[in-house]
Amino acid sequence: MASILESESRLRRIVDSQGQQHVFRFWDQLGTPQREQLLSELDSLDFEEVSRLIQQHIKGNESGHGVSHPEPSPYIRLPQTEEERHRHQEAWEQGVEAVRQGRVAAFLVAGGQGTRLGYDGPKGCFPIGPLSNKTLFQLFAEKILATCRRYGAVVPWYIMTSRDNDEISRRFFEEHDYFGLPRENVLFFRQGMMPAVDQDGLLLMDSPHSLALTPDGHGGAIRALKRSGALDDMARRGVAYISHFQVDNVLVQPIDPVFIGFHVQTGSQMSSRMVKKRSPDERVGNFCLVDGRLHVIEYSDMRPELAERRRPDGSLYFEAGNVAIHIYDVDFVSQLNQRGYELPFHRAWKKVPFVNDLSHRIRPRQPNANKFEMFVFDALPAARRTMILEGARESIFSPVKNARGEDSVETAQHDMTAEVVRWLRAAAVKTPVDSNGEPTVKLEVSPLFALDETGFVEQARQRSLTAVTADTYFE
Ligand code: UD2
Repeated sequence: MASILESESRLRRIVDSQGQQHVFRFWDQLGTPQREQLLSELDSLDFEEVSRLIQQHIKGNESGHGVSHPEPSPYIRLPQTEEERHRHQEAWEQGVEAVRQGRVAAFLVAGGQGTRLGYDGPKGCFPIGPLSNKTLFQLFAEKILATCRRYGAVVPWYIMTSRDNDEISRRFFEEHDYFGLPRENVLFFRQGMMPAVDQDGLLLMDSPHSLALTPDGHGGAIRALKRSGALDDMARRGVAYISHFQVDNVLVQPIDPVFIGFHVQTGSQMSSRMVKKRSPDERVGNFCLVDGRLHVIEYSDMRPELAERRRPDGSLYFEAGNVAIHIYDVDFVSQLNQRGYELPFHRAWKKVPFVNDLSHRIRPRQPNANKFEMFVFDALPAARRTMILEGARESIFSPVKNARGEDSVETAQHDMTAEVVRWLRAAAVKTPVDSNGEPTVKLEVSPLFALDETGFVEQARQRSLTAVTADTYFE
């Protein structure tokens, strides 16, 4: 092993050549463990990559999607005809078969920092159940458990965390006994980190002996799946399809047989779900075809005149919104890694705490740093074949992003309740509602009681349920 001295001189040479020598400015004040930490962080940086990104995004002329000529992407619409209903039924059967055979893994990306919610902890630990106060992690765990019970299947669940929330997320599962899931089927791994740099491309430091590092985006999953050994673990278990979802979506089904079935049937390597956008400026990505290949153009990169374009019937020309639910083949992820293929990095201008020259830690009130992130949907153009499946927003998408207002705790709980009201109606159970159709009692269904409308109707029938009259938690 190289001595501290050897590592120091090697790394000093590298940072000097990159114009980043300021990272050693507190060196003389550091004790041995701190020096080791700094050296190890510097050693793990890919300086070539960092310098390329600084050149490309900060010093050079970044050219975004502005020059491309996107067209709307085709998708499989919600069934409206008998034939389409039949196709969906067939897809469901095929999806269930893949689940039963153990060919599908659930995959949660939970490495984000969740700063908008203002919650100090992993977002998955946020209590969201309107009556039960169940956390997001528990809701997903119970949906997966219910799926396993319903289809007599084993569904391994991979969870991607990041350096800052890994330990606490794992401990949370440990303390709650994995919410009833067999612990050998819940597997955590960490995504990579990227250095934050200031407006001049200089590396920011989080303390005198550490760099300001931020998670490398959910697209970091593509390389982290490989580097962590998760991909090999999947292959050993016979998993072929990875069902990807986000930690903030309270309505998502981690395992959706219809989606899986269409993915398998169409021979797609990477598939995504879409909902029709609510408005031109809704904060979701847009599925588009660019030069015949499927891309997601993020809301922030979409030119307003394109986002606002409408068809003669008034509907949005670019209507397909990305709800961040994807399926990709294990083989596809392997191929991407083999080829040395890299997802592109996107730059975001954000608030990142740092130490100043006096070694005071500053929490900036205004954005001060460039963060570099990869987005998983940027793998779509590399897929040999892709498929997009429309979903009903009220059944698949309600994200908790903000503390208040749009896409907040309030809207997510409202949407969870609205789903129960629909299920009660389908089961012909009387529910007290006001003149706007809003329930006058609080309602919640545990995923272990019913996973979907069909399951709920069946339960209601078995229990001869005819009316609810007070706050009710179906568990
Ligand atoms: C994402 C999509 C947007 C739309 C929306 C739907 C991007 C860039 N945009 O917007 O198109 O689909 O979701 O809700 O993705 N995460 C990690 N590691 C990271 C960063 C994020 O695991 O380094 C996870 C995070 O924990 C969460 C998810 O990715 O589960 C989404 O992250 P976000 O809140 O940054 O995405 P957002 O809302 O900008």
